Amino acid sequence: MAENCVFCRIAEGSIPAEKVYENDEFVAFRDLNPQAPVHVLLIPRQHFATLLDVEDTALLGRALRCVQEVAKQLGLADDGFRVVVNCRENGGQTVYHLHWHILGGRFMTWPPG
Ligand code: D5M
Repeated sequence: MAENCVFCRIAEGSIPAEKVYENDEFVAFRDLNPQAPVHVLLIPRQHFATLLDVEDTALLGRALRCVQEVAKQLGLADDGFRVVVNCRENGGQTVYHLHWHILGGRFMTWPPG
């Protein structure tokens, strides 16, 4: 666990979050500042600051498998949804614990701002 990492604390349960999915490796919970009717963050329990810090490509694959499961569980499969990873400053990353945004429940415009 990284010191002062809010998402590490959510994963271990010492900071509350509305969790919608978890397994031994990943946790998904509702975003505090939702940008869509459904806005969930999927995180690995292991701390990686950014996408660039993961060497284990199998872990990345398992994360996307969890994205599939969360999307189906939350009823996003039929109409579709968006998956986003913001990386570092120009990507707009604000929390430095790798996370996948899962957004749905409305039509998503393109390009993003
Ligand atoms: O996205 C970081 C996201 O994390 C942003 O959408 C707000 C959300 N956030 C921050 N703190 C919390 C807590 N405590 N619970 C739930 N959601 C939270 P980024 O891609 O880094 O800009």
